[in-house]
Amino acid sequence: MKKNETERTPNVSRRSLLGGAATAAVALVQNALAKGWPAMAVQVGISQYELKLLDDPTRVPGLPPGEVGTRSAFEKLVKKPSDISSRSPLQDLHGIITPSDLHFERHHNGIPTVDPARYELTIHGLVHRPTVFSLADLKRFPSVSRIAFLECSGNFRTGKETMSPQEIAGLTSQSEWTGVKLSTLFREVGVKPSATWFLAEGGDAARMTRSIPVQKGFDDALIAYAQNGEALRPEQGYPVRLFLPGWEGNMSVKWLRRLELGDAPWHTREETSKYTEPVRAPGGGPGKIRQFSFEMDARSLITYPAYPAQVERGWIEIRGLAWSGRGKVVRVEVSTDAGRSWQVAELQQPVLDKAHVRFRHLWRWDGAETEICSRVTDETGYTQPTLKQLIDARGPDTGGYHLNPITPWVLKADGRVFHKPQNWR
Ligand SMILES: Nc1nc2c(c(=O)[nH]1)N[C@H]1C(S)=C(S)[C@@H](COP(=O)(O)O)O[C@H]1N2
Ligand SMILES: [Mo]
Repeated sequence: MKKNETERTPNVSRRSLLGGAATAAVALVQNALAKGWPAMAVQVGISQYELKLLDDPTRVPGLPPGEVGTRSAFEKLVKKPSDISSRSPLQDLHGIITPSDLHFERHHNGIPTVDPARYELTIHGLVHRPTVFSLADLKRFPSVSRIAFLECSGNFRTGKETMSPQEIAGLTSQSEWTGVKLSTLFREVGVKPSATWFLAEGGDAARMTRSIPVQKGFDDALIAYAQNGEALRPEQGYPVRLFLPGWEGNMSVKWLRRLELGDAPWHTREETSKYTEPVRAPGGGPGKIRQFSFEMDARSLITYPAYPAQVERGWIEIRGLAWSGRGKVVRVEVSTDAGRSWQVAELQQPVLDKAHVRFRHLWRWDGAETEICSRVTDETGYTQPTLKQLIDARGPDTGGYHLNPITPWVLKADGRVFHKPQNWR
């Protein structure tokens, strides 16, 4: 071997690669091949024939097991972060569970590092027994798991044709959340009958605080410490977050450190100047501000075919997600003629309460340009509106929160798919 080659790849020699004993070296080359670097193998003097052998996974031993699993190097899944948020790549995902490392993120002042050994949750105010719980204390209570979505109420963007599901609506994700029911803790501390609201406070630099009706705490609120079978990710609130199924993401306070029981809402920044929506007064006249709009309205979105996919004429399985913060999805309809006619799509089991549901609709595309879209109806009878219906109801200044419009895709004759920008401001 020439000297300069040894310098470039100090741990790999032609001999160790082809000798068969050096599994690690083989693994290295396999990895290199997976990443599309056959040049590296060539560098250490492997012939095209030998390279072909190494490229055949039935001719060389595979990689040994690792400490943790890895995603295939061929799968490029990214959340495309900005400074304040990152979005789930909905167009690349299957089924209903979002892989934890692809859960969307929204941080108002960064991700704090919280030491689980020093973690404390204080519950005080209108309670008989004010209590400080450690993480170990919380884990001693009966634990429950449920699959539910989490969606930011600011989850709608539009404006240009080249927008993917991720860019339009990637601020929603779904996990199996595990923790202790808040109702269990409420009974433990003895919430007084006079308590009607509680304040949840985060232990991050934003010190996020929200007022929440006590009733939600007794209904289905969860003090979550796990996500998809492991401890919460730091991005999702490690070690403990509040999780309010079906309600706007902002209220599911991460890095939760304090709950205070009271008899009125606190009117924090996050429920006055933010997370409120101007609405037009009925019959015109001066508008009002809608405050405490907790529930996420039912929504659906076709995730395939969608930008940037390109399809061929013939049979296409239209796929997407539908969900409602008010309960179960009962029906998803798909239109392949710009909303003139609608067909009922198939719902994939399980159809869970306040959860993303996958829908499918088999369709034969004749190759002519058209528009496809979906609309959902939930168990309260609510049907997903168009953006025009939303604006007509709320007025043009409705802001960016709680927008769940039907989202059409334009299918061009060449098979390319584009978002249909919905200009409304
Ligand atoms: N403490 C704290 N909790 C928080 C936030 C925050 O910045 N700090 N962001 C909120 C917002 S706006 C949303 S949409 C969700 C996002 O949760 P995720 O990052 O786990 O997806 O957390 C909420 N809880
Ligand atoms: Mo949010």
